Amino acid sequence: KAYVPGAKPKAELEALDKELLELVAELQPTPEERQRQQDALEAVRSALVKRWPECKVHLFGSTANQLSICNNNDIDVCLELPGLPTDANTKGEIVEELGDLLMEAGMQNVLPLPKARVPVVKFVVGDNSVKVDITVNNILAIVNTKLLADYVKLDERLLQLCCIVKHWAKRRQVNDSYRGTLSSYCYVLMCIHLLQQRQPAILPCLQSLKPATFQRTVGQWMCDYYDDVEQLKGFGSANKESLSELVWAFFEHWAWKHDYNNAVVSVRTGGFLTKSQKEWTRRVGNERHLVCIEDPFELTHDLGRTVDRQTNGVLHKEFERAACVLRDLPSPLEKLLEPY
Ligand code: 3AT
Ligand code: MG
Repeated sequence: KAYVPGAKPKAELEALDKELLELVAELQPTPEERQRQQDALEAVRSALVKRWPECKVHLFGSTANQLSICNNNDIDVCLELPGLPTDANTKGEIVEELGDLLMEAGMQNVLPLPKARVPVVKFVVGDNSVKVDITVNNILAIVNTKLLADYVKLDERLLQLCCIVKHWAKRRQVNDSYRGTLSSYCYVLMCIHLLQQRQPAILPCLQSLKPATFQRTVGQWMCDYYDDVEQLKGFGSANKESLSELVWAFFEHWAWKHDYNNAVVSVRTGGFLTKSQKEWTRRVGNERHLVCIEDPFELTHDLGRTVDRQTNGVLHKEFERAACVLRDLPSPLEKLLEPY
């Protein structure tokens, strides 16, 4: 469908901006919610150190990188057992044991998933109803959480954009990688990439800057990047785009501009790669590579691989709907975020 880039009158964008910023403020977790999450983490930690005194218990995911939005009180926890083999079988066995241990410790709805791609135990902390996902030695997730957290520190527009996009994705029911749409982590990478692509750029590419001040190798993956973000404060200040312009740019890109046939979004390089460069041109098993988002560290991992023909259609329709609503309505927010 034809569209006119930049067609929105300035006054309308300014009004929308005000509404969007108010919504971002409303979506921030309250201090009480953060406290409940902290209490849950401590309850879990004390259950785990009894069994593994040498373990470390890390928080990762959105509660650790400032990108959580309220009423989504899940926390992601990683049990780090130094010296443990990192193969999926061993992790699966630990997950089974964890399940028993957490039940004995009084946790509720304990569900161990030892055979998942990333073995996990899901449960609810009885005292305060916080939902928890525990994984074992999930070091890549700890490192990618830190990368996202470092990007968040660089320009406040990233947090704002992620907040709106995540909220939209939940409302429109396109935020479930188990059901063939995209994970929150994937949407955040899409937002970072968009801000790397703006002219002038709002975000740098931390993995191309030298020297790599953070260095860590996880299995076969080198996770080095420049993490001295204090030195990069003000990087994006030459770009004056407002949140409403960026929200529009996000949906415009994914509705009409993205080259779904060939392009791979790569935060690692700050640009686009091609599917042939990645050898993501054909279906292998259940991995279809219809929408390609490269994981910044685990380079064989396409975060869009869960999208199939049907959900690809759903996603595309939702991106177009959002872009049309933003383009056509004078006051689009309610319609944009209408529950599916
Ligand atoms: P929510 O606020 O919970 O929706 P989140 O950022 O916590 O968003 P998830 O709960 O989906 O995102 O995932 C938690 C973390 O797990 C984010 C990232 O560090 C890691 N992670 C999730 N999915 C993947 C993946 N496919 N590959 C690598 N790491 C992942
Ligand atoms: Mg999470």
